[in-house]
Amino acid sequence: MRSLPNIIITGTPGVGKTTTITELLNLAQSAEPPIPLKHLSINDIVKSRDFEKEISDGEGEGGFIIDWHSTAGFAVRWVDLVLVVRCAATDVLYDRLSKRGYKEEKIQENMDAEIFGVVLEEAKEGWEEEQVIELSSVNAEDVETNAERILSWIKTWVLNQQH
Ligand code: DAT
Repeated sequence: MRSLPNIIITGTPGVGKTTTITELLNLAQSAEPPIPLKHLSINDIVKSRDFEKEISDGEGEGGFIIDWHSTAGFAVRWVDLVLVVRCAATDVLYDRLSKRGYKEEKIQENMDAEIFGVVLEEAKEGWEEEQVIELSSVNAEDVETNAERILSWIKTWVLNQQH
C-alpha cells in the first residue's frame, strides 16, 4: 500500500496544470510535517524515459503528481485521484495558447477539446466517478484555492489509510 496517493493533474494544454502543481508542491513543502510530493512532468520525461517504469517503481511510496494532458496509458490501479483542470473562459484560454506561440489551427483544436470536455470524458471512462474531480482554473485566485483543496485531499487520503 502506498503511503501517499498518486494523482494525475490533467486537462487541455494551457488550462493551468503545471501552474497548479507548482503551487501545490510549494504548499506541501511548507506543510508541517512537509509532504514529499514529486512532480512528474510527462512532457519532460516521455522522450527520454519509460514513464510507466517511473511510476510503477515508485508505487510503494506514492506521492507522484503526474502532469499530462491525457489519462490514456496510465494503469487505473496506479492512480488514486484524477483532477481535470478546466478553463471555461475560452477567451482566457485562447490568450494563453496564443502566448505560447501555438498556430491558429492548434489553438482551435485545443479550444474544441476543452469546450467538449474531451479529457474529462476520457478520465471518467477509466476511473470511478468519485476519483475524477473537475477544478476550474481561470484566475490567479483559482490556482491557490485548487492547490489548497488538493493538499487537503492528500491529507485526508493519508488519514483514511491509517484507519
Ligand atoms: P498547462 O500545464 O495546463 O499547459 P500552464 O500551467 O503552463 O498550463 O499555464 C499556461 C499559462 O497560463 C501560464 O502562463 C500560466 C497561466 N495560467 C494558468 N492557470 C492560470 C490561472 N488560473 N490564472 C491565471 N493564469 C493562469
